Amino acid sequence: MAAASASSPTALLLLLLSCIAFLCSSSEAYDYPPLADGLSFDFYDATCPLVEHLVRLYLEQAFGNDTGLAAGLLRVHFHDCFVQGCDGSILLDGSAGGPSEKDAPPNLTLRPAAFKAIDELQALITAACGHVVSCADVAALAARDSVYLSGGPDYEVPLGRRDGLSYATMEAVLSFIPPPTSNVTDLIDLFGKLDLDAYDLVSLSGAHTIGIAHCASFENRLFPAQDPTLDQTFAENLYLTCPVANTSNTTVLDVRSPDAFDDEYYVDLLNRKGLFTSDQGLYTDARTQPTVTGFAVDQSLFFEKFVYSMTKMGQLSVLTGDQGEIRKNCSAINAVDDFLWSVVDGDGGESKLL
Ligand code: HEM
Ligand SMILES: *[C@@H]1O[C@H](CO)[C@@H](O)[C@H](O)[C@H]1NC(C)=O
Ligand SMILES: *[C@@H]1O[C@H](CO)[C@@H](O)[C@H](O)[C@H]1NC(C)=O
Ligand SMILES: *[C@@H]1O[C@H](CO)[C@@H](O)[C@H](O)[C@H]1NC(C)=O
Ligand SMILES: *[C@@H]1O[C@H](CO)[C@@H](O)[C@H](O)[C@H]1NC(C)=O
Ligand SMILES: *[C@@H]1O[C@H](CO)[C@@H](O)[C@H](O)[C@H]1NC(C)=O
Ligand SMILES: CC(=O)N[C@H]1CO[C@H](CO)[C@@H](O)[C@@H]1O
Repeated sequence: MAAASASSPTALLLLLLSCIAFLCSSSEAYDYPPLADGLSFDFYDATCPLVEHLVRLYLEQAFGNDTGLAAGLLRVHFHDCFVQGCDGSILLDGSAGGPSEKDAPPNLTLRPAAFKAIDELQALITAACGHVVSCADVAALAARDSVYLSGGPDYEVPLGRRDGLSYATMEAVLSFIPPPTSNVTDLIDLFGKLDLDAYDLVSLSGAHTIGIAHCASFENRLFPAQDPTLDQTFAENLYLTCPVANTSNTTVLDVRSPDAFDDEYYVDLLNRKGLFTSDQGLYTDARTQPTVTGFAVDQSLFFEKFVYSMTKMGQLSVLTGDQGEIRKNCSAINAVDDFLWSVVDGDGGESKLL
């Protein structure tokens, strides 16, 4: 039957084209958790088919200028999702009404360049497709490309998130973004509140394979006394970077390969060279140690599990359908007339829902 239909030249050509499309698709087949209602991998196929290309092309150039931007964007998506769901609320600038999510203490070290890149991407996308792609989706795509362009897995991102209409309170930020001084019990409890398990905790912490931290984030391991779980040579180097408490110096999160998305972060942990208490604890604690060891010896296992856990994280309390809005300017909630326009104009989200 298949052979018979493939015998016409047109069918052969189609077959050939679909094989090429299959071979050319760079995403490997990963396992994904169930998709949240209202999200799909092909959400913008009709309304903005080029969106993923636009994001990738822009970031390829931007990372050439600023390698650290990849880490900045990956962390923004994490902070967005952990506080009040992946609704783009992290992207909002403070208003006269009160301090925004960006202004809460854990956000003080989010990179302004990452917010700027998301705003620029949204402007490019709007110019190409109109007002159809949410800022929360732009942030999720930018996080994926940050991983991929740093050497990590290329994976599919479920799309169709809507942007939130309110800031998270400072209190919400403080209770959902864990401090780097957390022990594994604290972390398992916090992740558990978001239906993420200890396995997700270990795989998502692998994001610390890229990026930097300020001395303040790990000074608890140096002052007043050296943390005995620190490798001695590693500790000596940290004291060179942070000779006294309260400097504004920074160091890399993964000493073995600071800019590459790989499994060397877990090798660091085996060597007692994890930077934060929250990192090193994953190896010290018997509940998470086997997973750390497993990832340290098998990068493809890490990539596979990272993709699964990132997809779970990327779907936390998403707004879909006609909830929220499609923000025009990722830094600001739409003005009332913009909001009416987006309702009247319609978009992928509403047509899917109806
Ligand atoms: C497990 C709990 C986590 C804790 C306690 C934690 C804590 C931190 C802290 C304190 C910093 C450094 C801030 C600074 O001093 O500048 C940091 C950086 C970073 N975090 Fe996490 N984080 C956690 C989980 C995650 C997750 C789940 C992701 C992403 C999936 C992530 C991605 C990053 C990245 C990429 C950086 C580097 C940012 C940059 O270079 O600008 N982290 N994290
Ligand atoms: C790259 O850097 C150049 C010079 O610093 C700047 O003019 C340009 O806007 C930057 N491009 C991006 C995409 O950030
Ligand atoms: C973990 O840290 C919390 C404080 O954040 C502390 O109350 C608890 O005793 C610690 N648990 C362990 C097992 O060290
Ligand atoms: C760190 O900061 C201190 C004081 O701010 C400075 O003297 C020192 O040279 C810095 N060290 C590094 C490695 O940047
Ligand atoms: C760091 O500075 C703050 C105030 O600027 C001070 O309260 C704190 O004690 C200092 N920490 C250390 C370890 O010196
Ligand atoms: C986007 O909103 C922010 C915050 O209100 C504002 O500062 C910025 O100028 C706006 N950008 C554009 C292009 O309108
Ligand atoms: C990137 C960003 O917006 N950071 C903000 C974090 O909070 C501080 C203090 O409120 C602001 O000054 C920063 O602009």
